Amino acid sequence: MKFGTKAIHAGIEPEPITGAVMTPIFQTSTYAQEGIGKHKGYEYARTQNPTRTVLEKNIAALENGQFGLCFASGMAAVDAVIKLLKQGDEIIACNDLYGGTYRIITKIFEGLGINAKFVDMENPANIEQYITPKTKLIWVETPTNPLLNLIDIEEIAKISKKHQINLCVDNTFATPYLQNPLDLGADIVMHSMTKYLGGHSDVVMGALVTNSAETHAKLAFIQNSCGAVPSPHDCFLMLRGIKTLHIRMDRHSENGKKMAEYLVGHHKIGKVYWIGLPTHKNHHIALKQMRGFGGMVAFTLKNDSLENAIKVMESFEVFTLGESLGGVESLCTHPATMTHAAIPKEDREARGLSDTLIRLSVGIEDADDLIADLENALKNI
Ligand code: P1T
Repeated sequence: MKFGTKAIHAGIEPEPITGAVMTPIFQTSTYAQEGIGKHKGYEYARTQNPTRTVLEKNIAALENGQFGLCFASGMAAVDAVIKLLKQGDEIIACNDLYGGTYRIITKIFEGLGINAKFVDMENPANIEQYITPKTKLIWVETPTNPLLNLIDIEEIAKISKKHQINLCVDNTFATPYLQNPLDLGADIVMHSMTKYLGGHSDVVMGALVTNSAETHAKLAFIQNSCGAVPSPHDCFLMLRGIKTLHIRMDRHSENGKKMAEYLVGHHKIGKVYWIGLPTHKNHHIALKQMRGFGGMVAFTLKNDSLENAIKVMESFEVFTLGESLGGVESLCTHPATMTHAAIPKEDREARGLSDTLIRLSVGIEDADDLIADLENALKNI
C-alpha cells in the first residue's frame, strides 16, 4: 500500500456493530468484564482504548513499523524513551534539538543520575569518542529544531548497532511522509503528533514506533505505569488529521520552497535555512534520506539586530506569532525566547542559535499572500 492509502486506511476498519466508517470515540474509562479475567481485550482505558488502538496501528503503519504507542504529548513520548534507562546510564544527543527535549534531559533526568552529552552529529564518526560502556541511548533529531541541520540516520545507525545502543530518532519535522527512520536503521521513532500529523493546531500528542517486540513491551509498560495517555477524543482528531497528511505535506513543501527562494533573493535577509536549498550545507543528506523538504524555514536579517527581528515578527498579519509548528496556518516563532528559552544563552550561541533567528512554519495558505506578508513586514526595517 502506498502512503496516501495507508494514511486513510491503515489499521482502520468500519466499526463492527453499526458499520460506522469513521472510528468512534470510545469515551469510556472502563469495560464490562464477563467474569474474572474474561474480557474483550480491554480492561481499563489507561491501559487500552479502542480509538487509541486504531491510531497506534495507523501511525505504526505510516512509519513502516510493527508497534505504535501514543502519548499525551510529544514530551511524554520522549519521557517514556528515556525511562528505558536506569541510574548511571548515559545518553548521546545531537546538539541542536527542541528546547523541551534538552530541558527534560538536563533538568529532570540528569537529577536522577542519567547524564547526557550533546554532540555535533554532522560528521557521524564524531560520536564514537563519546560512547562509553554506560551509553544506552543515542538521540537524534533530524531535521533539527530550529536550525534545520540534517543528520545521516543510516550512518549513525551503523555506529549504534556496532555498540548495541538504542537509536531513537525524533521525526517530528519530517513526518513519516518525508522520512522513515526505522527503514534507515533506527530502533525507535518518536513524534510530536501535535505538529504536522495532527496538522490543525488543535491536539497535543506524541507517538513512538518500533519494530522490536521487546522494546515495545517495555514502552507499553511505561505508558501504562506512568499514565501519560491521550484522550479518546484527541485520538479521533488525530486520526482525522492524519488522513490528509500527504496532501498537506506536499503543499507545505511547495510553499516552503517559494518562501525560502524569496528570502534568499531579498536584500534585507542574512542567512536562510531550508533543507531544500541546494546551498544548504547538508542538502545531500536530505536527498539521500528524505522524499521532500517540508515547510520549516528559518532566517536572520542582514542588519542582524534583535530590535529589527522583533519588528519583523510583530509586523506579520497572515503569519501568527506563537510557539508550535506544522499546522495548516503559518506561524512565526522566536526560538531564543520561546521554544528554546530552556537552553542557556551561551549554549544556544555555541550551537549557532542566535537571538535574532526567526523560525517560520510555512502553512498551506496561498503562497502569494505569505510572500506579501513577509514583504510588508520587511518594509518596517
Ligand atoms: O509539544 P509536544 O507535543 O510535547 O512535543 C515536543 C517536541 C518534541 N520534538 C520536537 C522536534 C518538537 O518540535 C517538539 C515541540 N516543539 C514546539 C512546541 C516548537 O514550537 O518547536
